[in-house]
Amino acid sequence: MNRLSSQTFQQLPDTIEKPDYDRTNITVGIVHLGIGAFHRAHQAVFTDDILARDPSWGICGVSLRSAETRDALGPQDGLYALKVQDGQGEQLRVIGSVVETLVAPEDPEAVLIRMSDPATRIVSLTVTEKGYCHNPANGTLDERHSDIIHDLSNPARPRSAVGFIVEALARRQAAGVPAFTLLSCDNLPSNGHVLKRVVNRFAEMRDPALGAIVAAVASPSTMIDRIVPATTDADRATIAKALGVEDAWPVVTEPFRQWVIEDDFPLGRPAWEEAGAVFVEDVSSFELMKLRLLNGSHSTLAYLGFLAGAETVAEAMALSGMEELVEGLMCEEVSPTLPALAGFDLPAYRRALVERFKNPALRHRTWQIAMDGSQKLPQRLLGTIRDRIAAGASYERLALGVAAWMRYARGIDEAGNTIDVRDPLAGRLAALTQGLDDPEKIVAAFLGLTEVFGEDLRVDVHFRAALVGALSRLLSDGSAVVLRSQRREG
Ligand code: CS2
Repeated sequence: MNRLSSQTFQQLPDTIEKPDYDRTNITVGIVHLGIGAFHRAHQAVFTDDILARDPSWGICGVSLRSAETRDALGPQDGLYALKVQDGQGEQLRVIGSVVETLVAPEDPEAVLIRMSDPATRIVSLTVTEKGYCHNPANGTLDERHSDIIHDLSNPARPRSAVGFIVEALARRQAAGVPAFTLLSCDNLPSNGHVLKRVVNRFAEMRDPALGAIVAAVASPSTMIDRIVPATTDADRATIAKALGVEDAWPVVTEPFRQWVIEDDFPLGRPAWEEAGAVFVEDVSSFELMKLRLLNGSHSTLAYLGFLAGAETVAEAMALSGMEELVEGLMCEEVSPTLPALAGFDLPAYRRALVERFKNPALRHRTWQIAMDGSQKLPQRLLGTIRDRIAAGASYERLALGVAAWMRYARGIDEAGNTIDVRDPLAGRLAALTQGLDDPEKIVAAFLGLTEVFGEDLRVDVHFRAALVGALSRLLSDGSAVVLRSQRREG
């Protein structure tokens, strides 16, 4: 079978949407760090929508770790298929906005040259929470992080996103090229501020004069939303069949997509609003809503669902008591902590989330969402718990989510099998609880992770008691039974 490429894509069936612009005219305006499935199903699609009107915003996608994406997309001239599906049907489209792919560990200089090019006006990121090398509890740079230590002594051959950004800004400054706009697209609260804080601190540590320059760089915050499971071999096979050519790296996603962005781009930006993005002055209320409702529910259902044997989110939602748990969590515990958003229909948003989680066409693995819990919990569940504590309100379901993470992160499932726990703190998580069976001791050991829980939650006796209660039930009865107890009477 032929491969998807500039040569073959024009012959694809008419039912498949294709780039409506001449790709040979597209030039790079955006360098994107972390070219994973999420970026290719979200920002790259919004960008694909506007390239016909403005060809100067092509994307150079950079992998900070593996060569997988470049190896797959290189022979395809950057083209890949996007499959959008839900219970009603599916649609295929070929995306052409990624016009170059680079692999940072292979050739960091090529990445720095591209980032320093005056034509590059935006550097965007989806490097996941851990890619910020920050302390998740307070968003400051983790100065003891091995990549940060490495990048401080090897500024011209960085490993971290932070190291690349600061070196590229230094080079632009030296060459009299104005700074690009930084655009974090990760699930962090005030992601633009977090990025700016870590980048500033790193620049200051390199050289105080550089710190002052970096302090002036624009870094708008964004709220990004689209559910994008990891692509499987089965996806590749069905997509190849529909395309009539092979695509080594397609992405599969849901119909829903949302992007809310603060409008602060000194060197200009694509007209993403023409593709449905919304530009606002302050994104924080949208971010809080999305992180606490969507991602908070996602993590909770992923840990409980995984422990109860559900492989996917849709399967987890079908467990007896899960829908009640998610609805109760969102309506009773999370929503009262959210600022009012004028004209926004919160109940409709919550209902839509439940339907999105139930999307039967997506195989979104609970294990995928369970990853990196130590980096995700602070903004997904712990901030909400803090607000509930301050308001003197209950937070039972939120505590159940945190306890389920602890149960999961111990690394042994309910049948006694080892769980492949992926987390930057995985080694410590396992060591902390090794040989412990007593819920009180397990909770105390986890709460000692102040970079996750902060000092305030570590010493909160009610919080501790809520966790011990929930973890005891999970350990003695199992997740399925605990979930069933969430069912409404009558
Ligand atoms: C998920 C998110 O993997 C996860 O932790 O909660 O990736 C989620 O699917 C997206 O934020 C949806 O916008």
